[in-house]
Amino acid sequence: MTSFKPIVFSGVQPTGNLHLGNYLGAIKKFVALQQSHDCIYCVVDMHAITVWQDPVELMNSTREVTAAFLAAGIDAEKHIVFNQSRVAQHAELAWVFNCVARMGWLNRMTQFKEKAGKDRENASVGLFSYPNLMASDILVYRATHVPVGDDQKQHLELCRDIAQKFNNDYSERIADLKLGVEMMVGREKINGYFPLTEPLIEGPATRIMSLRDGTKKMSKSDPSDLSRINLTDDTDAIAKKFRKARTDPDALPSESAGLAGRPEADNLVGIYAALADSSKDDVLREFGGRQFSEFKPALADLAVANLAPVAGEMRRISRDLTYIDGVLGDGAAKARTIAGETMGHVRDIVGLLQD
Ligand code: AQP
Repeated sequence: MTSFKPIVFSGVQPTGNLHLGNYLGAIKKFVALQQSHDCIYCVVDMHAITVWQDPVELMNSTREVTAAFLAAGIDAEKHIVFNQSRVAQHAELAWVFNCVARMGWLNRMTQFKEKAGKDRENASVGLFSYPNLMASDILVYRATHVPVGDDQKQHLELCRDIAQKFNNDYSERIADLKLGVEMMVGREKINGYFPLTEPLIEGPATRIMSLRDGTKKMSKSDPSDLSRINLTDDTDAIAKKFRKARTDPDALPSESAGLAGRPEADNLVGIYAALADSSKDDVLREFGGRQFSEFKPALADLAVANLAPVAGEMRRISRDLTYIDGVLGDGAAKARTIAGETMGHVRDIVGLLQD
């Protein structure tokens, strides 16, 4: 049985300050996966404009996220790094997926509801159809695995639904054109063109929470800078933000079950575990019974040890715009080759005449 070549795809939006959640939930995993997979990492600028972006800041942020990828250790020579808008096939396939996905599916997306808020009528159409573009980002490379934070789980499920409906709607045509790859869907063996992509959402840092409110995700758009550790924060800022992080008055428990109902403690222990490449139980074996006044400085030291080299390298790379633009241009050329082949197949499958 032929099967899909394992390919990793993921993206980060150039929408402002990259933070510890982006780093631990996504970028750190991107780096690790390079050892075992062919990886494609994208700065998703077309997703960014689903809400208003200042044009000059958008260009700066696109380069800044690229610098963060490179500074964290992504190898743009062996793998592919580029910005989404340079590869037109993302938008082209997204249109086909606009015609495959159902309104009801998109209506259920919680991120749209959160981002559109009460003023739904005034949200852009792009914000609503964002998950279709995300499915296209992934499937235009027929990527099999996507490392993301837990907040993206629902979008990945939609991506699988789109792939499955496309494979199903066009099954005869895919077979006639001999473009199918055999795969198991449940117990059924089918011949599909798109893989049912697996999310990689693992480890203690799948959802890093705000330092001011343990029930809210750490986010670029939170108005309080104290809510997040930015990748570019210096030692003093990191120490101050952890010192001011909200906690409860109790000492740390000795095992992770004791974190239930203590969202802020759970979050800080999870951050420590992710930074130390260990587990919450390991962290609590060391710190169980101790007060936050002891734990927070240790956490700040560990964060600085992890982030300072990345921030320093980011600053160095950010000064060399020619280098960054070269990486993005070369990456886009490599990406276009793969995406162009997929779109050629998709046009044939769907019945769109082409040159
Ligand atoms: N708090 C988080 N914990 C773990 N992972 C996270 N990610 C984002 N926040 C956390 C993961 O980072 C990757 C890139 O995210 P993104 O920038 O494309 O979009 P986002 O999820 O919308 O990020 P923000 O910070 O929440 O931005 P705003 O405030 O603009 O909405 C994704 O893999 C995401 O899961």
